[in-house]
Formats: sequence, C-alpha cells, structure tokens
Amino acid sequence: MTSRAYLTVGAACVLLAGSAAAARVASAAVAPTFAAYIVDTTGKEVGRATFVGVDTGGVLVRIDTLGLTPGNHGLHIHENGSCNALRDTVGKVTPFGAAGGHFDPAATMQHRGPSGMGHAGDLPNLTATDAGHARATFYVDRLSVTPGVPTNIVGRAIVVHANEDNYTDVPPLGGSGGRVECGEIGPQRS
Ligand SMILES: [Cu+2]
Repeated sequence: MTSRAYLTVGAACVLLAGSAAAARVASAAVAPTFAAYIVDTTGKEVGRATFVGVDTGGVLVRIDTLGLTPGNHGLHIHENGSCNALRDTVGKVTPFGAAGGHFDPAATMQHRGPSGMGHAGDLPNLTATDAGHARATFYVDRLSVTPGVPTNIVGRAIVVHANEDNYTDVPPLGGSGGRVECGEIGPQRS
C-alpha cells in the first residue's frame, strides 16, 4: 500500500469517528485490522484482541479480556483457526484443542517466549487483575497479517492459558497449563 493510501485510510477514520483514539490508530495502522472475539470454555464471549499490520512489518496486538484468575497467563498464537474442543481416542476432551499447537512457521520446535528464537506464536504473558481483567498492547515483529506470507496469523487462533508461561520447554510449553480462553483470528466485525 502506498503512503497516499495510508493517508486516505487515516482521514476516513478521523471523519467517521472524529476521536483522538481513531487518529492514533490511523497513524499506526496500515492494512485492515483483524480481530479475535475471545470466548471462555463455555463459549461465552469474554474479550477481544485486535491485530493491526504495521507498515514497517510486524503486528500491533491489543487484547482485552475478562474472566481469568488473577495473575499471569500464557498467551500464544496457535496454528489452527478453530476454538473447538478436541476429543482424543480415549475420549479425553481438550478445550480449544482444535487450535492445535503453537504457531511455529520457522519449524523451530522450541518454546522460548516472546523474545527467544522459538515459536513465533509465543507472546508475552497476559496479567489479570484481582477481578480477572487483563489488558495489554504490544508489538510483535515476527508475525504478520499479510496474505500469503508464512508468518501470517489471520486464520489462526489466539489462546490464553491457565497458568504463567516461563518461556522455556521445561516443563513443556512453559508450564502454562490448560487452555482457558480462545479466539479465532479473522476479519473485524463491522
Ligand atoms: Cu498456547
């Protein structure tokens, strides 16, 4: 997209919304914003994440969700865009199991956290208040929302785990435990 196109998008946002918040988004954003509408294990919608492509590469992630236990929770992009439960051959059900494993486009097979050389889908821990509300904004340079690019996260899922992620493979997957919230990453609702 050209810089002229960014200006046009920005101007339209300001005209429509007329708010400082819209102007801030317009200045940081380029491509369309994608979103994940986050549900808990009962299917109730409890939050939202948005994903904005940045013109220099990478994605600006904003997440705001409720219903968590207080403290830190592992947060990752998982490879499949499905938050369905998965039942294994002995009947054990994994909530949001259909989301698959951590998104790992470089096939590192390693869980190393947001600044390590492992799964690109390893995101920073999400911290919930005593009331169970978690809100965070962060930039990830190794993911994208660009069609056809291996690091594209559109059509995948964002998953919140029960426990804190220690950003290593010991215990497996950082000890972040079960999947408690999930959202499929797709077009933002109009
Ligand atoms: Cu995960």
